[in-house]
Amino acid sequence: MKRVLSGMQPSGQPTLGNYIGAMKNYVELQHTHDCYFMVVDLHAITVPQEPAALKEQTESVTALYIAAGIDPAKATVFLQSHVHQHAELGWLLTTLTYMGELERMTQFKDKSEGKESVGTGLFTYPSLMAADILLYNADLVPVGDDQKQHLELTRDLAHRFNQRFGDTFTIPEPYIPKVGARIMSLDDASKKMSKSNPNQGSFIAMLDEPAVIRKKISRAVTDSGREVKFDPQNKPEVSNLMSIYAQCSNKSIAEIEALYDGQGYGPFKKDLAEHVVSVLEPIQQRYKDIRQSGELYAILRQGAERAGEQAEKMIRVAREKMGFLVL
Ligand code: AQP
Repeated sequence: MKRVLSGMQPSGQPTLGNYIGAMKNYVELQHTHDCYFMVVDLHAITVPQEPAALKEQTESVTALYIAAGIDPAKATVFLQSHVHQHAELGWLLTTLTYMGELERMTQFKDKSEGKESVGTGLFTYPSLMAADILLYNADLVPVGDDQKQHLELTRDLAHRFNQRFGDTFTIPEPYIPKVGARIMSLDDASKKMSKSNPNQGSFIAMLDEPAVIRKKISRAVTDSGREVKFDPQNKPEVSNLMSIYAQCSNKSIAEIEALYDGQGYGPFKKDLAEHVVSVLEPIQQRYKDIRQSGELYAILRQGAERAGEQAEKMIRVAREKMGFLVL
């Protein structure tokens, strides 16, 4: 069975973009693959996090994994910081990563833009992400389009390590959904929808109340025309909303175009909101049950144990190959 690994940062409330681009695929993959799904809390602190908020968000993302349909009996669900080998392999791989490679990362450029001081963690984070993946010899990494560049670096680092120290790591492949790989902001279709965007109206949080979802979609920016047509070049806003529609309704883009032919944006947006609500409402109900049940910590303990065993095997091999004394 091929192994899958992926993670989500507890850097805010997960959005519909995180759901469509990542979580939804996790749920499908767990039936056919050996899956490891982390909450990458060590990544979240590459930008400042308030401790109480970090704790709440970490619990929230974990509960959303389960609420979205990840079964902890099938997939290993754990926190990155609970498996200390991530930080160790992260350091080993940082020593193999070139400055130029990190300087080219568009996410670093975006997140550091205009900031007076930028933590080095934000810069070296792709090496830690490589460690997360290589530690489990993952074959496939389900990611949104935005993470493609980081995965390319992971592959380069695996090659580099294998060449220098002998065959050790599996070279992972990205698993990118064809539609919905990049859900854009509701207020600006040139930016991806992000959970850390300070403008609440730019994203739909997975935990937004139905009334909030309806309001945000009705206010989503569209062009001044009225044609519901998929044309990302000339109509990026409407095309983004159509991608969301397709993902939440299981209708094809062609079917959506036909359905709203000549009707304008009003009816389209109204129906879109109902499709989004129908996807998120059951998840929200399960989320409440899980948070109340108190089962989260037991799930994470079991996950850390399973992941830790695997991680320890790999880190021992990596240490030995690099010439560290192994007792
Ligand atoms: N807008 C998006 N469309 C499709 N997929 C997306 N992902 C994120 N945003 C979109 C995918 O969600 C997974 C988890 O992402 P992450 O939490 O590790 O970090 P991120 O990619 O930086 O996501 P955010 O929401 O934009 O977080 P912040 O605001 O903290 O940077 C990944 O697989 C990602 O591709």
